[in-house]
Amino acid sequence: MQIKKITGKNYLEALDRVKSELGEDALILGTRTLRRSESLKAVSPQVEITAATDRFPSNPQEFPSEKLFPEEQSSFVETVDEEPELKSLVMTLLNQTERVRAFGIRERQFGLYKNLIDAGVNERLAGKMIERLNAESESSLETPSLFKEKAEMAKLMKRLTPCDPGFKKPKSGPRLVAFVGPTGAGKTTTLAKLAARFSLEKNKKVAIISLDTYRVGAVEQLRVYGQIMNAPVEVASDPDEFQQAVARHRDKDLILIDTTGKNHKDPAYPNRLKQIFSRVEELETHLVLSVAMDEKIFDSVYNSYRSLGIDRLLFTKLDEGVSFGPMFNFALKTHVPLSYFTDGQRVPEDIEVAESERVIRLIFNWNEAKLKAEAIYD
Ligand SMILES: Nc1nc2c(ncn2[C@@H]2O[C@H](COP(=O)(O)OP(=O)(O)OP(=O)(O)O)[C@@H](O)[C@H]2O)c(=O)[nH]1
Ligand SMILES: [Mg+2]
Repeated sequence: MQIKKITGKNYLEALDRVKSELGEDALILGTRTLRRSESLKAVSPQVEITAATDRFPSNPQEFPSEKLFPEEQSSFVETVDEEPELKSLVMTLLNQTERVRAFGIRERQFGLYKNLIDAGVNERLAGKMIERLNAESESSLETPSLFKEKAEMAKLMKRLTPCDPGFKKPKSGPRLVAFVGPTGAGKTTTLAKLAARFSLEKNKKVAIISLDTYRVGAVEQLRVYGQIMNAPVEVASDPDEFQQAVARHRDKDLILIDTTGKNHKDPAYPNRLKQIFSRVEELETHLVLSVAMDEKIFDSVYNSYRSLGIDRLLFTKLDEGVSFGPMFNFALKTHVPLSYFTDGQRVPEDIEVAESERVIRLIFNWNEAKLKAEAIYD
């Protein structure tokens, strides 16, 4: 980060200089009025702005507007991923107006920016997205209405949100899908919902393997569901047992694998799961996280399980969530697609395939009827 002090006759002039010298995305670190002794040549007091360049390109052309992901996403991934300590400290110290200026956000866009931040969208990501909107609308002579701008933002966010529900079909044999994640996230309940959906509604042959041998009652819970949906439930406690259980169900369409939720700081369990999963080929792993959890826990859990290879993110408890920006930040940051959402305790009703529109609706607090009436995505 390069830090520079730049002066002007007044704040606006100094700010213009900052932008021309350090680029539109320069960060304003501080502003002060110079005393006469400090600005000898000036008739009137001068303003000094301390500003810093960040590592993002100042030229919006470097983020071509029409690129769809993955290229488009990766430019934003950087935005959320890299949080140099100094920069985040500086950002915390700056008040919102200064932060807004630092991102080159226009006054009419404050509401939109605040909307995103209040929903928990990463500040720098929100800033970069608005910057992108501005770059895209630069050629247009009209000033877009707030509604139009929100709709454009929704479209951009929709393009950026990776979603991929369903399960991959392996070269041969059943689809093998494991659910991992912290305790209480909703792994067993979600697995039961999916088992019911696939067996009762889609008429697929489903088997369940539980690796949860730690908790009393964990397997009983699954056996009850298994009986209702006519799906056999097996328990495996080591790699051999797991391999044998999978082999016994080669005739199935889908094998769902439940795991125990453990303290996400304990590295031993993911390592053990890795050993167990290495006995089969083409196993797909869904990381189950609750939107009611703190965003920092997402990172910590992801880091402990990433050695397994996380194929999908599955968010639960949408009915209990108050802030949905973190889910959006996290999907962009990890670049792992969202698979399903759950929004209640009822099995099998409270589950839906993950769709980017839903994420955007949650962030803007839009309901379905309003969206349709206003044709936001047309
Ligand atoms: N409100 C709400 N509750 C849910 C949802 N999904 C699961 N639950 C509840 O969350 C609690 C924990 O769910 P489990 O499925 O047992 O969680 P788990 O991840 O299997 O937990 P461990 O086995 O301890 O690792 C239960 O009371 C579920 O009914 C949801 O979408 N919304
Ligand atoms: Mg469980």
